[in-house]
Amino acid sequence: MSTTREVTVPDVGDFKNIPVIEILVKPGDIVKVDDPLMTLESDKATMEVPAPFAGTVKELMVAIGAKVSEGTLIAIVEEIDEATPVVTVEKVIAEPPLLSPATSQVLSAPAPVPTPAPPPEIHLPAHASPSLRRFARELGVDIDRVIGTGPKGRIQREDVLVHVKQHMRHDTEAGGGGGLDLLPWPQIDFAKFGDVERMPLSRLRKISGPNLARNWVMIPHVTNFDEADVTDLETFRLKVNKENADAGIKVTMLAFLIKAAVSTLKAFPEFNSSLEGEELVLKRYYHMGFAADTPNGLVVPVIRDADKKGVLEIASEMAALARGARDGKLKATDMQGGCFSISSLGGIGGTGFTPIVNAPEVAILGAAKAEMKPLWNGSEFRPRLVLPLSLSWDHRVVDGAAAGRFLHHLVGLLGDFRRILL
Ligand code: CAO
Repeated sequence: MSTTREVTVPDVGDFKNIPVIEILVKPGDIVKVDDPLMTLESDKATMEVPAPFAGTVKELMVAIGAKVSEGTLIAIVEEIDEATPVVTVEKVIAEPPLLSPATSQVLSAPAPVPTPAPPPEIHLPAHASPSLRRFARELGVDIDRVIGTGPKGRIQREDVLVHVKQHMRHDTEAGGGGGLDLLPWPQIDFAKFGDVERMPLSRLRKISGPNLARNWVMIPHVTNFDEADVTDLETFRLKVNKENADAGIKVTMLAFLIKAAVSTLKAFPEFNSSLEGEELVLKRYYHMGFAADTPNGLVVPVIRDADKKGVLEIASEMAALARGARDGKLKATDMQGGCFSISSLGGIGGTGFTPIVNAPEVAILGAAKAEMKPLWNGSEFRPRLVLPLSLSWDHRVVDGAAAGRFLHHLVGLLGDFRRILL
C-alpha cells in the first residue's frame, strides 16, 4: 500500500526564509527515513531536511535558491510501508554520488523487482551530505576515512573534526611535524587605546579568508619575479582597441596575459596540474581564473577553454565576468574548474607582489603596473614599457628552475606576441 504525502520543512528554530542551497534527490529517487532531501543554509548554520518517512520522491516543490521556513511544502513523496519486503538493486550504485547521495546509499527498492543473485561485496561511498563532503575537502580530509557516528553511520561535522584532531595529535606524537602548535591569537581590548568601530566581515570574506589561510599554510610557496618588455604589445593593444572601439570591446593587458599564460602552460604542463596524494593530475584543458576585486572582497571567475578563444573574446568575456563579480551576480559555476590564476594589480599600481596559490592549482601569476623604464639594448638606453610579473608556485610540484623557465618563456611571448604562433 502506498500513499502520496507532502513533506514540509520541519521546526528549524528561529530561522526564517532560509535559502535552499542543495537538492539531494530527484523525482523517482527512493529515500529512507532520515535520508537528506535538501540542504538549507542561513548566515549562521547549514541544515539538512531529512525524509520524515520512506518512499519514492514524486515531485520537488522548490528549486535551489528558494527561501523556505518551517511548514514550507518542499516535496511530494509516495510513502512506502517500511514493512514491505525490499531487495537490493545494484544499478542504483552507478548514479553519481554528488547528485544524489541519498540514492547511492539507498540500495533498496520495493517489491516487485526480480530478486537478483546475492550482490557482490561493494564499497559504498561514505554516508555524508554534499555540504559535509565540501567541508571535508576544504580541510583536506578523505571523507571515506572518517568514521560516522550519526544515525546509520552517517558522517557528521563533529566526526570530521575528530578525524582531523586525531591526525594532528598522531603527527605531533610521532614527531612528524604535524600541527602548527601556534601561540593563541592576541586578545586585545583595542578600545583601551582609542576609538574603534566594529564591522562584520562580508560573507565573501568569511569564505575566502579560511581558503587563503589554508593555502598559505599548506602550500610551500616560492615566488619568482621577472619583467616583460611590453612596448610593442602595448602599441598593438592600443591599435586593436581603436579598431574595435565601435564594437565596444576594450582589450586590457590582462587579456593578452591570459592568452600568453595558456601558451606557456602548454609548454610547461606541470603548471597546469593539481596534486592529489602521490599523483599529479595533469589537465588537458585550459580554464583560466582571474582575481577580480569587488566591494565585498576577492573572487576568481574562470574563463573556460581560453586556449580555444581569441584575445577579443577573452577580453569581452572577462569584462562580463568582472561586471558580474562586482554586482554579486556570478554563479558558482562561473568560479569553478580553474587550472591557473592570474592576479592583476596593473590597473591600480605597485611594482610587485606575491600572490597566494589558489588551491588546488599549483601556480599563480601576478602582474603589477607597467611603467616606462630605460632599458639597455647593448649600445644605448631606450625608453621601454616594462611589465613586472611575479609567479608564486607550489614547491611540492614545481622547482625553481622550472618556474624560472616558465616566466622566461612568458616574458618572451609578451615581448614578441608573434611567438605565440610558433
Ligand atoms: N599596467 C599598466 N596599466 C594597466 C595594467 C598594467 N599591468 N593592467 C591594466 N592597466 C590599465 C588598463 O589598460 C586600464 O587603463 P585605461 O582605462 O586607460 O585603458 C586601467 O589600467 C584599468 O584596467 P582594469 O583594471 O579595468 O582592467 P584589467 O583587465 O586590467 O583588470 C580586473 C580587470 C577585473 C582584473 C580588475 O578590475 C581587478 O579587479 N583587479 C584587481 C585584482 C586583485 O585585486 N588582485 C589582487 C588579488 S590578491 O589580493
